Amino acid sequence: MTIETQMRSGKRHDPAMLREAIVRKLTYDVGRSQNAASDREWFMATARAVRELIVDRWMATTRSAYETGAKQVYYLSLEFLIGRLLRDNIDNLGLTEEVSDALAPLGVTLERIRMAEPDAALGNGGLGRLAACFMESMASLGVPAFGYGIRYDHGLFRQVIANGWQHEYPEDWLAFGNPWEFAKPEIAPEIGFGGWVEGSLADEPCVWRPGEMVQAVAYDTPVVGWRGRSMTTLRLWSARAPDPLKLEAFNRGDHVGALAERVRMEAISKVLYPGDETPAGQELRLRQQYFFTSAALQDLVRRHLRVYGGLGSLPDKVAIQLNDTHPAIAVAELMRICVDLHRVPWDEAWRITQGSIAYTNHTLLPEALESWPVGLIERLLPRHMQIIYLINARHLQQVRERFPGDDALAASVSLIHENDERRVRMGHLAFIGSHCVNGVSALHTSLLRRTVFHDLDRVAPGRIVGITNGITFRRWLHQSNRRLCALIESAIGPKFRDDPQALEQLRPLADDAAFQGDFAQVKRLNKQALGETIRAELGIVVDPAAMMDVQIKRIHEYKRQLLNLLETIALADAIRAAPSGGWAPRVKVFAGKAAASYHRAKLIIRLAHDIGSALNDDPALQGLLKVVFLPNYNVSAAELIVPAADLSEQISTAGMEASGTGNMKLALNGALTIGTRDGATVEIAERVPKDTIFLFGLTAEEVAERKARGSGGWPAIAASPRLAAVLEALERGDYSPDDPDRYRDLVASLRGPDPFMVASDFEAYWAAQRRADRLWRDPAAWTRAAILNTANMAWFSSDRTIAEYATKVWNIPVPRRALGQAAELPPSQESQRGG
Ligand code: 26W
Repeated sequence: MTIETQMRSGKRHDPAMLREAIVRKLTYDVGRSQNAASDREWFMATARAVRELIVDRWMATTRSAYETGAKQVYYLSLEFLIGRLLRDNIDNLGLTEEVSDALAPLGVTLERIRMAEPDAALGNGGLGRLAACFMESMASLGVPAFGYGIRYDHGLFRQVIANGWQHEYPEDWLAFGNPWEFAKPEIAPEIGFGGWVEGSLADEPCVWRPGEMVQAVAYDTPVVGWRGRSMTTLRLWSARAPDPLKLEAFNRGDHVGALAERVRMEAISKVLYPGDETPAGQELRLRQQYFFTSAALQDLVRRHLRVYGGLGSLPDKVAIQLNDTHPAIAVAELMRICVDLHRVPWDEAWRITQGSIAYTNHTLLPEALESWPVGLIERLLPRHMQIIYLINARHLQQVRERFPGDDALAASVSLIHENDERRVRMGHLAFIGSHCVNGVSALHTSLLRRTVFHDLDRVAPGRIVGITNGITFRRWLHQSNRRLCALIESAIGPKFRDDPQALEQLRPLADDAAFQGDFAQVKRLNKQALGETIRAELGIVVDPAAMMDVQIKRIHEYKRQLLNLLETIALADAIRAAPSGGWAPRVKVFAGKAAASYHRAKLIIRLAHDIGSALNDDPALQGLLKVVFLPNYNVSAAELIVPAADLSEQISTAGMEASGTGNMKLALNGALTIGTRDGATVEIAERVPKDTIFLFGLTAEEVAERKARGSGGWPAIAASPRLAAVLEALERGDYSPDDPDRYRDLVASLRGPDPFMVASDFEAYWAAQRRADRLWRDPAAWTRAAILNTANMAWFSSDRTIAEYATKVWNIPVPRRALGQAAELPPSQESQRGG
């Protein structure tokens, strides 16, 4: 029996066979002998052996989608924040024990080689990680899907802290090769840029003669679903110059010139833009967007035509989901493909485009709403600019017919923002070109309707729907918190691994003293593990009995790490003043990256370090307060921190965090939330008992009112001696003796406009923290609350989210497994369930 047939039969593998496969890979693929191999080389060999076990099933699921005529989902995203894949893949294949056993006699441990895998950090934060969770959930549910993105040579920068300041270093995840991917050099659609258009300006077919052509080369990574039943494909495109050497120029002696063009073309897939919530505003970014969007659409159209012969059936067989506006140019590109390349009449092309495309919005922040100068699009994508004008003309004509005389409405829903510099609003383009637009939490969706898309919602009522984000429990519970899963399984059996709803059976156990003890012990061990990393990386010793109070996410003013830091100073002051004041011993853990050009965010990182230096050695605070900043936050760091957290900081200014997904990961792992009524935290609060979450602060409506009134931060500061003292200390330079002015401007902005309501929310936050202290002093009550958080998070599984996309947006049958009816079926029946 081969290892593949053994796997299909569902029987336990023979570790000897697996071992042989790994050693074979080590010898013949990696070119290493056993006694000389490094952890990384063992990782490569193991990954290659595991990949071999994936291929048959991967091809079978892809094939079965064609055979059954199932609708295909295409998820277009400029970011996929995947992290490591070894544990994900072997766990979903059910091979973890087998791989461990196979490696053991070789003197190799799974844990060690697991750490040798670099994180695939092809994303900035929440949006990219969501895309990765979705790929895994679609695989698990048997939704036939492709993810399309860019295979960046360099992912998100590596963060190094020197003297408290963030420095960015290039990340190099491909340095030693990527054992999971399959290069497909034959799949290399050509992407044009620049040039001119031949033909009339009307909605007739035109010929675009691009000035330059770049090839997009496909690299495929299989994404393994839970229990290995089905898989999806992540197809990432890499840019290649069609004539890499420009041999003629080279032979003429222009060696540098001949290579320059190649360098410029291949720059497209060189590096991920590290901007988070701030538009990069660079030509290269638009090139990236068009590059991968065009490659994706050409690829899916080719595939569709091969099977169905014509484009008229595209909306029935294909769902194209735009992850934010980054691929919004897809609207114009699909129109171009239909009208220019396949001679589809304009109106029919529009039906096809709108029927196939849907768009997810991930942010309300005005500075993050993309728009591109008309001149730039005209130069880079002349035909697309014409098409956008044509779409806009028809769109505005309809608006004027339905709302005669309402010029303000027409101006506000126009695809073109008419100002000193005319710009194309990519959100509007995505909205108009989609049959469905969704927000990512209930609050975010209602704010979308009320604010950025208010007028478009009038023009196209019903198009906006809400689908609250989710997380894959396989990665964020099963793999990252094995101890907790073992405990849960011993208490309620293994069903929760297939059906997260089963976690609700933990509810009665929340009051069970024995279970509480076990739950607390799991948390303590997880905290010890985190504590070891903190000690190894920072030389700071933390007490595993202290409350792990964590805020882990991109550093941004609206996420308000500053609020947390100000409270930290106030807490230190209060502890010194009243050492036996009933304080909960705390370790405040911060982790996150600041955009390289975001000075205020970098200053906040510096402040966290300044506070740590001032407090961590203070004898008055020993055993009560520590502040740590863990550098280079990424998916793997999250997998270590999340299971160890007691308190989850979700304290964004209400109305500004579209959803958040870290909030879900932390609550699922038994952390209690201290948070504002923002994003999906609102929905977490709806699902856990009131006394197990610490809500505080202004609501989104109150924030809007205050902003309108414009009173700024000073009244709140005047009313809070505690806060006033903190701000004065910062202004005096107490926390920056080497540069007393360092925080002057920062404090001035709190006294002044305070756009993020840090001062206004301070006292409410302080009070919520003291409520947390009180609960902490009753360990049984705290653990009960933690258990009830875990027990009530099932709804936040990304399987539920995907099931909602399936019904509300994609019009595909709800995969049965999403409904928690996952029954083990033999593989033969499985593959017929394609979707
Ligand atoms: C143009 C530059 C740029 C880059 C990224 C603008 C905006 C973004 C994103 C929208 C940032 C992002 O990651 N948004 C997050 O998406 C998550 C998944 O839906 C949500 O959970 C977060 O609340 C949201 O901030």
